[in-house]
Amino acid sequence: MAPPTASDDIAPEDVIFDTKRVVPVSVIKLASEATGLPPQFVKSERERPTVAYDDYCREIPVISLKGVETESRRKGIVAEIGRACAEWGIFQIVDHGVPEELMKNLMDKNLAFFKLPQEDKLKYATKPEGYPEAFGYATGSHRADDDVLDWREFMLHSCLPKNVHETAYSFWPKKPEGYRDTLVEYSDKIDGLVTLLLGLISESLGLPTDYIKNAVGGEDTEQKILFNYYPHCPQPDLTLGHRSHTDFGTITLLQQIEVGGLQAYKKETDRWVTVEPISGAFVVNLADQLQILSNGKYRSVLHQAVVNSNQTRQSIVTFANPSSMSQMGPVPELLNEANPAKYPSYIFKDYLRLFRSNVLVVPDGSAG
Ligand SMILES: O=C(O)CCC(=O)C(=O)O
Ligand SMILES: [Fe+2]
Repeated sequence: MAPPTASDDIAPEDVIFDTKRVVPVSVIKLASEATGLPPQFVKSERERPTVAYDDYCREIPVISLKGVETESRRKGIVAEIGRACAEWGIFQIVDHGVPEELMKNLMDKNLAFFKLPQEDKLKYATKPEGYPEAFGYATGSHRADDDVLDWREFMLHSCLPKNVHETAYSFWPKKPEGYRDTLVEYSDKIDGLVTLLLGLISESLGLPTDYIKNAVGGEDTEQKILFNYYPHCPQPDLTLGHRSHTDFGTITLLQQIEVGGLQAYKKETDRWVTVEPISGAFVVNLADQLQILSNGKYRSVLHQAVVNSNQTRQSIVTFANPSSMSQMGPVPELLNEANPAKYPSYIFKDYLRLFRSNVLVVPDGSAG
């Protein structure tokens, strides 16, 4: 990709859409001023957090990818990943090959972006009607019609495939310095890691290494990178930074700072568990399409983010999603009389359309 030039500048009037709706408030400003939680963030009792942001669950698997290129070690890693996908739908990986320095650099850009004056961030405000393809800056959620907001600000970038990337590139912030170049480098490295993980997951299902990557569109697979910023909160027990949800794509990789907040729902114990931040690790969570491709053997994990009263938390989330024309549905090679298809087959763009219109009941993590 060509380096950023002055022509990548965009006029604010091109990108400020209906900011009243998608950026209803500056959560950062509220965090600095409010003594109590403003009413538009108060969640129903049913939704409120039940487990603390720093009450870490040490059972969530942590898997080292060291030696994955050697046949003997690869077998063990594939087995560990298969177990983690079936029992948890969420795990952490270390020794994954993405330089820690790059991860840190991008997290610094995340912080510097959210520290910009609100007028600068509003230049990148999200289009309200665009969910879930929307990109840009927003607060709360992508949904313009939310009654109750999430306690967060975020910036979503469309990164891959390359042709989308180049169009979307002009919408990426020019400030702070180095933002775009760092994001391009990170996007490339993560793409390689996603391919590796999809290969290991394919093998764990007894499929050829490139099976899932090809099923979700090969080189046309989509990648979005999201910066989340969760300011400290005056009454964290009454709200969430990110409401409970499953991710709708294939697989999600998350990097977080040392402040906890990501929680996954563990069906067997009917409890939320908090993921412990590990420096240099990625949290991997399986998304809806992998649950469906695996015919429910693997689970798309229900997750949420809680906030706390002392510290701001940041995460960087990479979503790998199928290309819009991918044919999705349970992998035929995995089906037999004892394991009939639990889900229909469909084109991914139809799934997105239903998902967006709220008609679709997405898998609730109850597989397995
Ligand atoms: O920031 C987190 O811990 C959760 C983020 C997340 O689940 C998402 O952005 O989809
Ligand atoms: Fe998520």
